[in-house]
Amino acid sequence: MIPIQYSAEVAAARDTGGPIVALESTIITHGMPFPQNVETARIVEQDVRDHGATPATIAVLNGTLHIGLEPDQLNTLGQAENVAKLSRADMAACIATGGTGATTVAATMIAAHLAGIHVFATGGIGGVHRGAEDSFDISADLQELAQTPVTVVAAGAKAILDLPKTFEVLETLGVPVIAYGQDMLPAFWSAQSDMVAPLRMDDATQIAKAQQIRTAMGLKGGQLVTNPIPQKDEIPAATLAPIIDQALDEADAQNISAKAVTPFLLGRIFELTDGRSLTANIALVRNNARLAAQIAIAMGK
Ligand code: PSU
Ligand code: MN
Repeated sequence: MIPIQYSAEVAAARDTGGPIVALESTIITHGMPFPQNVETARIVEQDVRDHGATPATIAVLNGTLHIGLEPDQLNTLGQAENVAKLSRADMAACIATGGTGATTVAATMIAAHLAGIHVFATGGIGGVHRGAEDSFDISADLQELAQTPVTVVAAGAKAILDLPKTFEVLETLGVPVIAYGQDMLPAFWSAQSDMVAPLRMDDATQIAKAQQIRTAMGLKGGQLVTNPIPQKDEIPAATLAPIIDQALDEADAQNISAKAVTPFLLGRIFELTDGRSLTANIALVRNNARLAAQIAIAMGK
């Protein structure tokens, strides 16, 4: 009933029960400019392989849900225009109408779960936007973490968001938020925020076990693993703060709303940092892919 296509390497991993790491595609189509988007997607897939797991980049292409993209499909998607940005609300409609869309964190979690994949690596999750008290703009990623049993490895929530409110909502929704290897929550482009993480774990085996126990207890939902960007690649929060403020002011002045907000802000911050935000973004995604591979291997044991 659901038109699903597995890439050759994902099909092979499924046959042998090997560890698989899901990767999203909105970061490719809406999060980074071409050609760095395609280059990064390839490098991140290779990072997963180098750490002993199989990458499954997820997207909807012409009405088919792809779990794993062949190299030419990735290349085409990375240059395509007007690709939809899919979340829980619109993924089924995109498939039904034969459309093409990139999957956000929420949609990638749904697809990963359908395919029996338990771990997913991305850059940063969506969350509560600043000014959400007026706009009501809260990413569907948060609700998805509360209901779909996939462990998501991210460098926290994107620092363009209202981070304290984002973590309050996650707590309300009962989502475990685990900082990997440090006490504080990371802040996407920066390794440290000023918020203490609700949970801390220092090895992949514990993280895998926590998800398995959660599921065994009948608790719905996944976990958010916040993995700090390596220090050498980070942009200090103080350097970024005025740049984020400027991008937010411009988004306001130009009435950017709904799904366009996050891509607009990421694009402006890229310009205002002369590309430094992208370099950091690539480094943190790669770092997350490596940890996700370790967790996927631990889950298989
Ligand atoms: N991580 C990145 N860059 C991105 C995203 C994640 O490093 O562009 C995407 C994810 O797909 C996430 C989405 O789900 O941004 C959040 O969008 P929104 O705020 O509209 O929910
Ligand atoms: Mn939104």
